[in-house]
Amino acid sequence: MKNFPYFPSRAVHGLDGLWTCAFLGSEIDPETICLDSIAWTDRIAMPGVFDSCPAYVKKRGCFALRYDLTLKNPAAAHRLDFGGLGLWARVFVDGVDCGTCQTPYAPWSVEVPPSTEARREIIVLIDNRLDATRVPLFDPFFDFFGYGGLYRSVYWHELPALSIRRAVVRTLDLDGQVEIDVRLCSKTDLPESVDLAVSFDGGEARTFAGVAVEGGRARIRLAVPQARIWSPETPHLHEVRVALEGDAIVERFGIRTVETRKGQILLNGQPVKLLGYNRHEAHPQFGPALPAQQLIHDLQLLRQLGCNFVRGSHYPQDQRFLDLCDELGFLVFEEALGWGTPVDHLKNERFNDLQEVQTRAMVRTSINHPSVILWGFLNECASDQPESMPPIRRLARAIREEDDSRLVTFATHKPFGDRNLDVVDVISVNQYPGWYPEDRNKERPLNEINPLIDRLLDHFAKQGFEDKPFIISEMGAGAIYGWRDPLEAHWSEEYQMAYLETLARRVVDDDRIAGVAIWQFCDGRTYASGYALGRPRAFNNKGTFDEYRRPKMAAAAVRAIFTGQR
Ligand code: ADA
Repeated sequence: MKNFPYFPSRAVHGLDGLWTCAFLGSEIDPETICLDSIAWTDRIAMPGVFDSCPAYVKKRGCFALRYDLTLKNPAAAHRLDFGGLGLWARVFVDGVDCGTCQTPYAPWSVEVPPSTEARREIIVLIDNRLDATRVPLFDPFFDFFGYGGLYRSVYWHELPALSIRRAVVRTLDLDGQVEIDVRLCSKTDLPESVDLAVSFDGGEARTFAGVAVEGGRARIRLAVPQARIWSPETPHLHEVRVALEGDAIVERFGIRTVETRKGQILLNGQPVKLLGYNRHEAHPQFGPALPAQQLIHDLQLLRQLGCNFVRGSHYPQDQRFLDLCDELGFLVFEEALGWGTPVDHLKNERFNDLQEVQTRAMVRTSINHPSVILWGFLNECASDQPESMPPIRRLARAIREEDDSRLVTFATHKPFGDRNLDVVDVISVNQYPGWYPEDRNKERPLNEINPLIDRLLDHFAKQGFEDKPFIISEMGAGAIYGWRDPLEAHWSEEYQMAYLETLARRVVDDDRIAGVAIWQFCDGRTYASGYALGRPRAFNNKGTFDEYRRPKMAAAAVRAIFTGQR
């Protein structure tokens, strides 16, 4: 699988494979570890998570990883790019501390100190303890398991003196006019201007001499030859190669626009209804470090169900997954890590600073994926409280500064008292009528679903928000795979099927609803603590598929409605 962007003229070392490792224990303080004292006893596959490996299952503590690398050009500047890791990490190269990561799942990079040696030793200390100081962004009450490891690939870049970080492509119109924003890095001062050679889809290069560099960016506008529009039905992609002296980048992008009008989401000027699921990056054996086959398999299952939409709950996504969404024509709601954030966190400046860091990193990294149409953050925070207003406004502002070409939202579970709906482009609501029922005395309270949706629509209209598209970002019911029940009660496949039928029918039939992300695509491991009392098997069982992607009865029902057979 080819991943984007790639850098055809520089040495980039992918560090996937076997790493040397050692579990350092649950009591140890990762701040004071003496690297020389580590007894390297084992080997482990990375990307991966140690706590789903037979030898380290159940362990919470500090885990050391080592990789020895031989460079082509030791004198160059170097950078390590981590696609996403958890829950906390500190990186050393040749014993020198290069940085600490406190933003689980988010893309993260460190500069590597220079050396004349070709052989370099990378040590990563990973900690998966749910420690509020070390890992402020991941709380023990999160309804998904907090694994320890390198969730995604790591790349070592040997950088030329002047290097290209990204070439961000922005659609200016659907005839194929684009802006290319070339983001530059240099160890020394950046030049005032650069000469660029730009070619599309392997075609001839056009040169742009003396392009001004302002704030580290060189921008040009031009037309893509034989431009073809990206959409879920026709996911045409283009590649652009941007070169300057000593470096080149190949980015992939799609020509498409996204905007809102009168309560609808418009893709390329046409209304689109989002039909899809929330999806965790989760598997019993691999945790969040999924092999490419699984990513493809998941999207094929979603496609079979007639979906065009995925909410990447609840963290920045694997870039390979977004590449696949681009190729297969899925629309994506990507969000920064957050879950049920209480007021005390929202008042905490360190928490808010890290939120902004990870949100900006997400946007910068995913910015060229045409599949991503919605940016989100802070899933289900205390958004009905006044303390939520500054952080929510801060994150929305940060996103729009990074990218004003997409829609901003956050999933609220306080829709009737939310103080922040003025900020968003799309109102996203998480509610579970008929699952966590209003009336516990009622058997099979499926008749709570439609009245709640009516109330929501009515409420937003009264608030003056009827022009903002409304999506159901979560709704769903649990079912234990294989649990068939003549009473069709909670946890039975029958109840879940009836629930999702009611929901899917309503969304498809009601033009005022711009979309749905059903909770959730597949079952996933959650709490290993007392919080699991409402989670049989210590899994969140609201998957339409179980954790091995075996379909429950609801799959056929959703498929029939989403594909228009019923
Ligand atoms: C919330 C949350 C999900 C999941 C869901 C549930 O809405 O955003 O991650 O925990 O509830 O299953 O109850």
